Amino acid sequence: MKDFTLEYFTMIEQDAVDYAKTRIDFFQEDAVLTCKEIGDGNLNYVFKVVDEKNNKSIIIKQAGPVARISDEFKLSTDRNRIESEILGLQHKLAPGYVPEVYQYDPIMNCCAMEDLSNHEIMRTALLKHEKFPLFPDHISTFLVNTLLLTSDVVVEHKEKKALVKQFINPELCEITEDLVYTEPFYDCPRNEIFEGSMEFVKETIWNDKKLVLESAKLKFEFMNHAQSLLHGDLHTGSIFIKEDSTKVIDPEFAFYGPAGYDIGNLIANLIFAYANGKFTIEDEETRDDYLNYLVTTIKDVVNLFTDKFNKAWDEKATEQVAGYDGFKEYYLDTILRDTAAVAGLELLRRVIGLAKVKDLTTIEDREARIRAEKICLAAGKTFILNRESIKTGADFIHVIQSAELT
Ligand code: SR1
Ligand code: MG
Repeated sequence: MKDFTLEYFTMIEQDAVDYAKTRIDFFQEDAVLTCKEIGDGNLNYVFKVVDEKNNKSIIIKQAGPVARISDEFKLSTDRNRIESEILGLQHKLAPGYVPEVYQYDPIMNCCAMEDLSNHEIMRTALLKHEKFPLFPDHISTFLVNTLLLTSDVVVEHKEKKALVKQFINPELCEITEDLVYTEPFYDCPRNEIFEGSMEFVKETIWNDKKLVLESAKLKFEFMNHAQSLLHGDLHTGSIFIKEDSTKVIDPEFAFYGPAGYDIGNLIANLIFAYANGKFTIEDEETRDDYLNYLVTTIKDVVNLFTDKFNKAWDEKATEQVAGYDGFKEYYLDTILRDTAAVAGLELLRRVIGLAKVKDLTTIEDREARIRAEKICLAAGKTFILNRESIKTGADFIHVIQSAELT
């Protein structure tokens, strides 16, 4: 057995079994352990270790020195500390909405956490056209509790600055700065554009000087607005779900940034599910029903966020100026504006940039995929350019529906 206490190495399945036996106080003496590496994300290794005898299981997540998607991305393994620590904090702020972390190991750069195999990855479930009526209620609570309750509105300012320092995350932020805010807006060699969408990208995105300028402004807001402790990568692949439960996972991109980043990211990914459903569900009645479900979900996420944000502000704000007439409304407006902008950026980057979403790439019919990508690009552009006037759930839906007419 390898020694896990001396120096870091990347584990294989047998190592994870040995690690679980010797380094984690979770399984019983008579446990019969098996392990499978189940990670399908872009960055890390995820080992599911099961005690076949006593029917218990655990997840061990390890950060490797390079990203799985491409070894071009050399990344500090410190991201595993960030993930463990933010999950601990979110567990307190939004109980029940994140997995429980049992321990973090700074030598092996891994953490052991609750196995959520009784849930499904939300993206996978949506692509099977499953519905989760409680999701908007769950996720809006998560968003308000993790975003507002980590901001200067609520947290004592020196304590908040200590959190900013604790969650400095330069390398993962650089990935976002490059992949979301920079590369989609020019003919970057790292982009991966479906050939049928190339002309539309050139004409409507790269040749639009005003849009490109807006992307620069947004990039600097992302880098310089330490407003809330973000999840930082809140797409539907970062959510485990079942009918009565929502668990947000994978917050390794966490840092202090604009609150709208998480909300916008989520909305865009619900729109990808919409685009997929529109072009892959053959039966008209089933398709309309599913698209209506997604429309309601998007509307409810925005509107419930707004309602709960207002309530939480009234109940929990500690900052003196939070009580000034009109300040809450101004502050919420800026979050909704940033939400629209980030929804737009995410819609563009998943079509143009390196990191794709299955919602689009699995649309087999060429023409249908081009149509789906055009809708995402057109909606994305409007979200960015018109962000100042997109505030309600209905406003978000209006942008999608207008893009469908392009
Ligand atoms: C190199 S990482 C590519 C993407 O995967 C992550 O989930 C983030 O979305 C990132 O942009
Ligand atoms: Mg992830």
